[in-house]
Amino acid sequence: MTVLGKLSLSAIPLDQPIPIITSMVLLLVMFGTLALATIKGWWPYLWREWMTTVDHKRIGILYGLLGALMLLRGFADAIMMRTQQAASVGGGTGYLPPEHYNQIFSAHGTIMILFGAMPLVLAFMNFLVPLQLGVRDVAFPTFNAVGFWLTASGALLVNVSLFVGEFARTGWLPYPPLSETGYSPGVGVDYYLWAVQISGIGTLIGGINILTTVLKMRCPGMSYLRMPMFCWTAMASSLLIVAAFPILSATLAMLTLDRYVGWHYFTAEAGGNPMMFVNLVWAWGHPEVYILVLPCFGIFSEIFPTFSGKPLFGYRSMVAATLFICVVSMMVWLHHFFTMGAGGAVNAFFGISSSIIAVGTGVKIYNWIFTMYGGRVRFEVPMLWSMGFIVTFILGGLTGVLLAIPPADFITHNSMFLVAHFHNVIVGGVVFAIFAGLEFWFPKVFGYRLHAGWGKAAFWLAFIGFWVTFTPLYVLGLMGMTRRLQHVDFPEWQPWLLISMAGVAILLAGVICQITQLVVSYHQREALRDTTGDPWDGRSLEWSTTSPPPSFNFAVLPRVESQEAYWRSKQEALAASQAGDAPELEPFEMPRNSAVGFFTAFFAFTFGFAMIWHIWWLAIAALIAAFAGFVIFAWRDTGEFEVSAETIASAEHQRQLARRALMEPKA
Ligand code: HEM
Ligand SMILES: [Cu+2]
Repeated sequence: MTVLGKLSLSAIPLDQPIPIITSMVLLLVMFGTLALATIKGWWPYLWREWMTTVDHKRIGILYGLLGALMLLRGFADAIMMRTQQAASVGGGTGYLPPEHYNQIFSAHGTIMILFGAMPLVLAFMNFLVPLQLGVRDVAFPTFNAVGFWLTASGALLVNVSLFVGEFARTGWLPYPPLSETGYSPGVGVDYYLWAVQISGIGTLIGGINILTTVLKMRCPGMSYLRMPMFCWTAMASSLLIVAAFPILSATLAMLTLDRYVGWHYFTAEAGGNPMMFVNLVWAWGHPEVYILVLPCFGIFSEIFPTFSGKPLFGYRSMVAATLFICVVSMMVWLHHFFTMGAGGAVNAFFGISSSIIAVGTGVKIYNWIFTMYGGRVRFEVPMLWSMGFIVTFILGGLTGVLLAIPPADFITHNSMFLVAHFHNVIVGGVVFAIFAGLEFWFPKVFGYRLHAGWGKAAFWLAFIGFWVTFTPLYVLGLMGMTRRLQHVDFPEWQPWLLISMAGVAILLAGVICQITQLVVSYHQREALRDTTGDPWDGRSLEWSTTSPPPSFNFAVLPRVESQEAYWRSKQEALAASQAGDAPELEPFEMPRNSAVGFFTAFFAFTFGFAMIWHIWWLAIAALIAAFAGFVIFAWRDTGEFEVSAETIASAEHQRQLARRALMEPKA
């Protein structure tokens, strides 16, 4: 055993051109950015305003950036998979060696779910929940920063695996025995384990924070049944995080013990049981898909009313459906392994309980459609994504119900049909929601709108690209093609694979439009500026403050007297044709910035990396350092500072101007 454990130069895959070229490009971009920041002298600003921030809005933006980057990384993997399969039919071998292909599909799933979708969903929750609840902050601002930075260091670990060593070849859920040391002796599974473990703890922290914020921190008058729908779904999702993520941590810890100290939780020797892993991992994994999709339902529930000019249809039934889905989603995990011999009675129970979720989802879909019915619908970009979602998601739900019928699942399990199902729900539900939400709340976050033309182009290309990519996969699944093939033996499948590959090309065009939209909008930001704080005629409290909101959100906490608080107050102000009376301004305290998140995450990353490469001394040192961060923080005696009355007054003055500007054209 050397000082560097298993780490040596041979860990860098110099013989494989694809990972080497990709990592070179990535390293260049990274060092380029670091060098640019150093030359321009940005570090003090970045450190003060971003790396040590505890402002929930900034943490939301950071989560958004991380998620967006990882979405692009995962998409690059997707392009490689679709081209490889189309090119490797019959005699063809494609361009990816089998072991590299296996790493790509494993990294793709892991990155998309845990480092793409999850941070993006947390981005919306962090940014919006306090604003919609009319409060100044989340319950645990510093803890929240720790959660974000831990997630980021997990993401960094996955990406380091590209350059130093390898990633798991086991799929995004590392089933034993394949993931045990006997079949996966390399460091790939260890990268997976530590990356997901560290970021999973980060997500748990995020969930605890949002849950406490919703339960404890609503503004005066904001009773549960006056909360915006997004806050309800954020709460339901956080409840699921708190219930499910500890299961994930424990499961990964057990596999880690199997691999590091030769225990036998999941090996058939010495009384272990590989089925136990499958059971436990789906007891987290199924709730996880609802952790992702529930807040997205919340996003759509904000967009449909705003662009239909009507309150959400059936608000209370929407709340009930959310809680129903939240509870039932914890009870259906076994539908992921109907084929593994649990027997007819067990399969029947889980088949029926799975299908019942579709009832809750159906209630929601009817409510969204009835919200549009009779409304004055404006087909702005957020609305396009939302309507595209309804169409796409319905098919995903229907094929889900089909998969939930055990006898049918014996044919479709682990087939391309399954792959098409879950992309239908996750792309149609989660990814479309993220783009709908981006278009909708961007002006609130940055103070200017996004360019509508490029947004429409991005939507249509993504929508068409999605259908062209995934419809052929349903066909292939029914023809018998299983998932995760790196070589395809049947030439009659090739046409479908080619269509699917063309679909990815259309999607790529959509991604390019989306990036162009951001660039164009940034350049035209003066023309696109929104001074009113309320560009869409919004209905909930986040639209009542300036855009971007001041660090403390509201100079004076709102007082809520009904559902759709801001809509109501606008109506009343219009009737009285006044912009609200001069409120009493009192100084209040806000939390200080803190480096503890960045510090802890830095050492958590070091700890993970050391564990992967068996560098024990470094692992121990890093673990102690990470823990010391918390202890030092706990001893800090000044956690807050006072916001002066002048600062508050100037923010309030701006808000008054914004509101007046909003009233004038209509009055
Ligand atoms: C009506 C609601 C739904 C039903 C009845 C349903 C049913 C199922 C069933 C039975 C499977 C297992 C199929 C198999 O492995 O043979 C499955 C897989 C899957 N579903 Fe759904 N589903 C529904 C909604 C959703 C939603 C909303 C999401 C995500 C937001 C989702 C994501 C997934 C994923 C990711 C997998 C596959 C995981 C893997 O094997 O890697 N499903 N679904
Ligand atoms: Cu499931």
